[in-house]
Amino acid sequence: MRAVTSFRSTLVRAALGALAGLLAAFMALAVAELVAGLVRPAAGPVTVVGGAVIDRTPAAVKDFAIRTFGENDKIALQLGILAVLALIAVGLGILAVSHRRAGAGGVLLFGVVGAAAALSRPDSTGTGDALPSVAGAVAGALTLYLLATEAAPGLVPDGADGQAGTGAWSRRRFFTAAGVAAVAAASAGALGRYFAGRQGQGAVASRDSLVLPEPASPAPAVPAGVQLKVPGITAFTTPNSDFYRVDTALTVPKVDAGTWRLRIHGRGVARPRTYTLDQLLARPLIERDITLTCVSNEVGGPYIGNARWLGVPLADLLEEAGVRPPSKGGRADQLVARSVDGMTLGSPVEDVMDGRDALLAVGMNGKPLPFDHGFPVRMLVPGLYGYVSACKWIEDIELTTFDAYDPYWVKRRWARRAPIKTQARIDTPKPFARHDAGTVTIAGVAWAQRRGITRVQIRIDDGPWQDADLAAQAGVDTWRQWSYRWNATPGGHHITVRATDGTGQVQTEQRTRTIPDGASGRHSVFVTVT
Ligand SMILES: Nc1nc2c(c(=O)[nH]1)N[C@H]1C(S)=C(S)[C@@H](COP(=O)(O)O)O[C@H]1N2
Ligand SMILES: [Mo]
Repeated sequence: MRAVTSFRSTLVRAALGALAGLLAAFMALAVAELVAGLVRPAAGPVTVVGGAVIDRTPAAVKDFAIRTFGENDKIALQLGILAVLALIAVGLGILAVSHRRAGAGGVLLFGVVGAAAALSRPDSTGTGDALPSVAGAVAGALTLYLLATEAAPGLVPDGADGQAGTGAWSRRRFFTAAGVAAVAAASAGALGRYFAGRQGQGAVASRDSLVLPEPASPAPAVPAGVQLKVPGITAFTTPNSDFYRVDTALTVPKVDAGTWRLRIHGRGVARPRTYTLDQLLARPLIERDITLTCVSNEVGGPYIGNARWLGVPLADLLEEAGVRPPSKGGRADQLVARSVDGMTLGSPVEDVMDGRDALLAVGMNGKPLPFDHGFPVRMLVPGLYGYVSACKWIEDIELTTFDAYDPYWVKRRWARRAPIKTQARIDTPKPFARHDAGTVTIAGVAWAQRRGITRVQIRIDDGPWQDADLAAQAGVDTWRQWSYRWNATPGGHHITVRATDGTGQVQTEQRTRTIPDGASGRHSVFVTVT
């Protein structure tokens, strides 16, 4: 009888301890977010620990995450961190029922982990970044200590308050304390969100009030007929809200355009300079349609978009600074762009200055850049994958050499140089679609930025390659639509596509992975015709 009672009470204590641990973790996170909201939202523990995890994630795993979770990769990561934290919290809570100090000490240790992660971030602004984690850990440790006291009346070895509580009464005290803790934590969390929102308000206001100047050189008129009228084909111009997003930022940087600066300096820069946004906007701007592609895009994948960008020609700024490309005796062959969140991307100086429309973009489809896409200014170099060119939230441009410096992704085994590979994608029919026999329109997009698309061909099963009809070409830096009217016969069929670029090169059938310099191979879909 005694054994049964003590087993039951052990279970109850464990359950109360687990609840205490979870509440303590909740309190720790909420207080940390409250302090982060007051100091710097990007220094919150989930953001910094997540960021540190991202930085240390092997390229293959990161690529897998992007592929598997798509643009939800960050949510998946944050949920993962919270799940791990919850497990540990349950463990520490159970421990705390019998060893209050040890349990609370465990919570404090997490504060140290969070603080270390905060200080290790490349965008860390100093020791203040450790504050949210430390404050959260102290609040969490106190909460656990107090709740553990209530959870184990009379049973805590090191407790002086050891009144052997009789069941119901002490249980009620525990739940009252737990309720108070839950409400306090929820309030702290809500306040933290409120303050974090307020910190971004200056940036939001600066974006709302930004009036984009007219371009000195408008985009060349897009020929009628770039957009095919085929149901299911991708839009020629990707709306900002649909544009893919790939970056490592767990909190999207909210940069105030009024205080934003861009510095240009480094090797071979005779006249280093710092620009304000107004200074950039006062220069002659150009507007161009450019298709941006991510190196993590699988064959047939979605990480590509085409927009009308407005910006300052980057080569002009570099020339003013006295920079010469290597082919003209310049001493720097790599341009390293750095963002406010510490990301670094390296582009060949030769490419940036060879006459292509390399931009410091301020506008996207007629609007100031969305925060997700780099407000106030981002870089774009037609023909290069985003990770070696398209720095969002840019604040610094340093001229250096490929020998002297490896930027973020290169340190993680991606290639130093990465021109975009020729690719074609079938947008319709969708994989495993069912169609009636008869005419089926196959259509999609093809791209080979800088080289342009001159031919697209379709193959049904093992049949001959047949020319698709090409839509009008807007320019060599944009994708091009194509379609093919197929007389579909009953049965299962593989449809394969391949493109030829402006140099006459036919898209290779050699399949490669996205690492290290972009996927190659041909897109195909399987359809059933009845
Ligand atoms: N600051 C910053 N800029 C960045 C990145 C990043 O992680 N941080 N990712 C790059 C990558 S890999 C790509 S493909 C493009 C994507 O730009 P988008 O999100 O506007 O489509 O941004 C590039 N610029
Ligand atoms: Mo990318």
